[in-house]
Amino acid sequence: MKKILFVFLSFFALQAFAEAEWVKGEVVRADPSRNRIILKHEYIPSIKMAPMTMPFGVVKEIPLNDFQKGDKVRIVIRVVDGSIEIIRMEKLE
Ligand SMILES: [Cu+2]
Repeated sequence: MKKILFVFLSFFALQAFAEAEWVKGEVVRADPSRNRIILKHEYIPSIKMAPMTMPFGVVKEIPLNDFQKGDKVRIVIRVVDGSIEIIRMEKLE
């Protein structure tokens, strides 16, 4: 039992330290007051999502006022209870 628990915990530790999956996109509209942004994103391998334009929730630590329509960005997402949320976002030059 202890061994099974160890393997289980190791798996999650590896997940936590795995390199973040960055996905490129372009800002269509930022909505700072609602912590939401509409992005045109490229293919997202981890969730097998085709390229599309869609809204995302954004963690409040990301200053959405810094992002404008047309900005090229890269994002890291996480999936919580089936909804996708941006946890990191950086502008690309
Ligand atoms: Cu999408």
